[in-house]
Amino acid sequence: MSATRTGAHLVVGALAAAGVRQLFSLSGNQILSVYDATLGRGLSILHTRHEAAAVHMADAWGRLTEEPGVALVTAGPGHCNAISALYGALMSESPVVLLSGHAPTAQLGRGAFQEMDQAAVAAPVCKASWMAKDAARLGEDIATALDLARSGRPGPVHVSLPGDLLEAKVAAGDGARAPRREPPVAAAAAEVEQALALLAAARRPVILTGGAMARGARRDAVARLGEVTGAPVLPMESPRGFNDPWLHLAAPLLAQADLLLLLGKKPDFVVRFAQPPAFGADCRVIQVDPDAAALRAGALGIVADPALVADQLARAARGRGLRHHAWGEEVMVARATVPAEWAAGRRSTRSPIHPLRVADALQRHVDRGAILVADGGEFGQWIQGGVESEPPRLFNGPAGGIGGAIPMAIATRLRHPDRPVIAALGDGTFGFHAFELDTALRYRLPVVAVIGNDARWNAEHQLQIRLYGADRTVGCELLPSRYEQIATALGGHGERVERAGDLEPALDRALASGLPAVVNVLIEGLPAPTYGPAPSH
Ligand SMILES: Cc1ncc(C[n+]2csc(CCOP(=O)(O)OP(=O)(O)O)c2C)c(N)n1
Ligand SMILES: [Mg+2]
Repeated sequence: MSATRTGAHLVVGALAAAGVRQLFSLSGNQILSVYDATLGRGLSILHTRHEAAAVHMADAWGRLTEEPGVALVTAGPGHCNAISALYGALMSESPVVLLSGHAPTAQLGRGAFQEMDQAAVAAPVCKASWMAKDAARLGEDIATALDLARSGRPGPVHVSLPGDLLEAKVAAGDGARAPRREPPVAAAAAEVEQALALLAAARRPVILTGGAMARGARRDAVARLGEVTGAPVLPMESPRGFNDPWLHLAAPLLAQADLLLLLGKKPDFVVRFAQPPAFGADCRVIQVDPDAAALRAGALGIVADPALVADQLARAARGRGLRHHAWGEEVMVARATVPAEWAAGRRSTRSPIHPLRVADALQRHVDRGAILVADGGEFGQWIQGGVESEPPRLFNGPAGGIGGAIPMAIATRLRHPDRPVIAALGDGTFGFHAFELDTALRYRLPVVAVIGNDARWNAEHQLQIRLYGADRTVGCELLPSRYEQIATALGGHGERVERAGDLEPALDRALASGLPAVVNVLIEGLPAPTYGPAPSH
């Protein structure tokens, strides 16, 4: 190894100084200097088969730890491959830093190899996105990116790293600065009082969260507020909004709310813009958001840290006699109540297998500690609605992008090596990152992919039936392929399940194999349930 200190050493030094121990990456010319600089620095590289998979892993890592997951990819096409996964991290408010190699600054504008305006490409799906300009300041760039990713509303941040800066010699004094953890911003006392007055005056208040506010310590803070006030708390995390099958019979009750307390939840499509016709014209809205630009007109807007405000409200509400417990109980019982006909689906012995029968088989493992990652189409929706699980659980989220489940499951297993991890996904979705089963094998991170195989892109097929008619479906057929053989071909374990009674033993064998596994379940392609008003998309 050369003794020369380069920009790449500053990058690695800044990551290590901030406590980053894991990079998710796929190699390429412009980042080899960073690979070299990681040696001996306690920074592991988990290398994937596609750049998007690296970002999905970093996203899962961010959601599981609330510390930035860091992905490192190469320039141009490598960088572009990473972009769709960044959108998932953005919409799930996951702290992620994407570092991409970049054409050398000395050749910019002259048609350098893989030259493109990478910062501009990433900007729409990032909180911040820039190209590093000075080798001596690379440590500062990294520290700033990590700080930004986890501050305020967490999300992805991108820095492009030109190859010549990474390889440039730097002076001994150039180093990393310590991460800056700005204290969260509290609401003013008057704002807390105003919010409490609105809560006290309401008869059917609902607290809506989502993204970062539905995870970890932030989630705990909101739960305490729910306990003190009695107001129901619902995480809104589905691309289907009120048609999230997990909401069960609470979905129709939402329209009765006369006060919405949006804690970090944007009033976007997920909550039908928090306005009529989804809510009554007299429904009032309190919005608490770290970002002033996210505020919409409502009864009250507070620019502050939503978790801290939840604490402030809970403390101030104690002893004030806020009594929304009966309404809260009604909503939460409805949330836990599934339609009566689900019992038959869960017990069904039919072939092809009912998706709820798969949910039933998964529930047993989740109850014993398995972590569920759910993705993709109607099957993913059935599983999200049909399996009750405590966090951590990872869903593809409001981005509505399919494909990330296998890489996310692998990062989950890395984070929780003692817990089984099951990725439930549709057959179409499986195709996106099936090859990451090879990554799982190489790193001895066994995950079990349970495929709901209905031999079609059913979500789109169902939409076509609804929108255009059953005789006008086009472009959604797949084959009932032997996907389990992909697992065995790569050195993992494969099971194909055609009969309901074979589900449990196949799952047990897959989990016991200690290998990355595929359980390919031939399911009936049923539309996922909806309970609310007609879906908007
Ligand atoms: C990246 C991406 N591409 C396309 C879509 C559109 N889409 C949503 S669900 C779906 C079908 C998924 O099929 P499959 O995984 O087999 O699940 P199924 O609906 O059949 O249960 C498609 C194509 C999307 N949401 N994200
Ligand atoms: Mg399918």
